[in-house]
Amino acid sequence: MRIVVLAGGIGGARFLRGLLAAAPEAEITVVGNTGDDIHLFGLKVCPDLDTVMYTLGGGIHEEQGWGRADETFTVKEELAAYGVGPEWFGLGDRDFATHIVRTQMLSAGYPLSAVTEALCARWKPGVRLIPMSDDRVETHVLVETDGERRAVHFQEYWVRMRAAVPAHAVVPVGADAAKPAPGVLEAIADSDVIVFPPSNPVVSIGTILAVPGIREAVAEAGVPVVGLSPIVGDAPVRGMADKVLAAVGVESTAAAVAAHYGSGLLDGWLVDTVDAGAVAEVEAAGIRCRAVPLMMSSLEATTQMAREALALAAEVRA
Ligand code: FO1
Repeated sequence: MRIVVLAGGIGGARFLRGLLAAAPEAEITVVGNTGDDIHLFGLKVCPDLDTVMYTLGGGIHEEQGWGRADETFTVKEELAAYGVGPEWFGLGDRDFATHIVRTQMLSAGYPLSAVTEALCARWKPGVRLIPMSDDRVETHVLVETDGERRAVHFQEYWVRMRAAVPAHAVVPVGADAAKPAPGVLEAIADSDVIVFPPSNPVVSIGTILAVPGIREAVAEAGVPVVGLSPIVGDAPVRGMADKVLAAVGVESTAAAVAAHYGSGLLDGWLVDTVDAGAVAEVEAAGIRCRAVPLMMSSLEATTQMAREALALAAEVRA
């Protein structure tokens, strides 16, 4: 079975662990969000690609969900001693090595997809990880501070501002001119099932779908497309997805996120058992819906979620 997963950072990466356990024989291609990417200290940082790579490769800081385990921050401290920031973004020493290798390869002319493949040769994530695009796409958020509106980089909104200021729009700058990375459209067209993990529907999966050609390829693949709600009991399982959903005018409910993707894209949708009351509404919108436990509290629980997603895919295919 060939499975394509459109993934953001922590939620996508943790779900993928369960999917690998649920379908050990499957060929899994992960199309990773690069809208969160940021250039710092002359280096290109790809948080979502790295989170997937480190999580599946055994190098992730488990509790935090991003960055490396056993991390130290000497370089960051030394930069701060020179007055060089930003101090609000926590790049650790081990993580720095990844960004140095990536930037060096990009400077030598390799596209991000080739660089990602090279980095994965070390981490062996057990999936094929492809960035959504080799072209630069950067998500910016239109925020309001002191009565004034300005656009800031997604990481500044997310990490420095903790998404605590009003957001009026989310713009994947560069997406309209970006091309899908080599292999993305082919993987989608050759897949047997496409999965939207419980990643952020706006700044993760929404950004991937904003790259011209990807949304169309998913819609036209002719295979089941199933998703898992990142919203449980009207709140995000983790992160601040509710803030960016509000910015694009979508309510923070499992049913509203399904409707946001729409029946033109989604065939099946899993909601948590606490949201069982939403099943009828989602089905009325033309999307097959089941209520199952959706808390990724252990590998076993996550594996069961992945099994449920594949079972729902089989059900909509039949
Ligand atoms: N998240 C934070 O909340 N604070 C940080 O300082 C931070 C640093 C960081 C460095 C590398 C990396 O790969 C991820 C990092 N993240 C950090 C996570 C990241 O900001 C977001 O959670 C994702 O971009 C959203 O998917």
